[in-house]
Amino acid sequence: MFTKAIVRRPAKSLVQGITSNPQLGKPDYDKALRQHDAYIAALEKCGVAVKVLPALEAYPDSCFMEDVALCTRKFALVTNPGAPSRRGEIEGIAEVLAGYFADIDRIRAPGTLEGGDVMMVGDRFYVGLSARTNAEGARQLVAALEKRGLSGQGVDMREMLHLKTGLSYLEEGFLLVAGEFLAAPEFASFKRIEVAPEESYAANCIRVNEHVLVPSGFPKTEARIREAGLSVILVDTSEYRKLDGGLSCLSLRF
Ligand code: CIR
Repeated sequence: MFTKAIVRRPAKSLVQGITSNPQLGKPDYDKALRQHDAYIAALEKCGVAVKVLPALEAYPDSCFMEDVALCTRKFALVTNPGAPSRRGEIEGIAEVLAGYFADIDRIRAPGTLEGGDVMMVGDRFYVGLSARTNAEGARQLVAALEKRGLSGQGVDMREMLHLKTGLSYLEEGFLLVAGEFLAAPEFASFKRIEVAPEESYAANCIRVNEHVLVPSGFPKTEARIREAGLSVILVDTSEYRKLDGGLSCLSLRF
């Protein structure tokens, strides 16, 4: 059960955020703000109290809050983003988390880790070894988890930006799976909901209490999630998609 979430307002500099999809065009800032409002409203509908942090103009990708921290039921951790332009986003995060967590750890260089690479399945955490999260970062995270009676394991990956670009745990054993993770043995025993290649962006959904937030515009994935008996709330993230950002990236939930 999540009771809280933290989000950061998008900065006007959002248009300069990192993207592997420049053909989608630059985000429209006003539209991004309206989508952010709707995202917050959707989280609130799920019963979560949302803390909204102010925009950081110096960091175009800073609204992708998920990447700078990990919040677990036992402790929180400040990451060390692998993208050099995002490293400074961690400043002040420990102070924010201190309002909620007594125990706060961090990932230290040369370790790098971004929260988008961490998927929580109960007390077990899967850590994607991506271009942003290195083996040392994953090792530090697993050690931090084990110190608190939790556990974790690394997952090899080659194609996707983050682990949760292609995987979302929807609770009750349901796992949304796309692309390179369809063949990964680690995920064979879940109740898998496969995401069609042309809808792969929709593999990034979030289960928040009684509902699943699903990006709008991906009817096959939406239908498959509903067929699994889960309640869906559609949220338009078109402007964040232009920067490879999805629903999970926009908040920390705990
Ligand atoms: C980046 O490349 O870092 C941002 N443009 C997108 C981050 C998306 N975050 C996530 O998947 N957790």
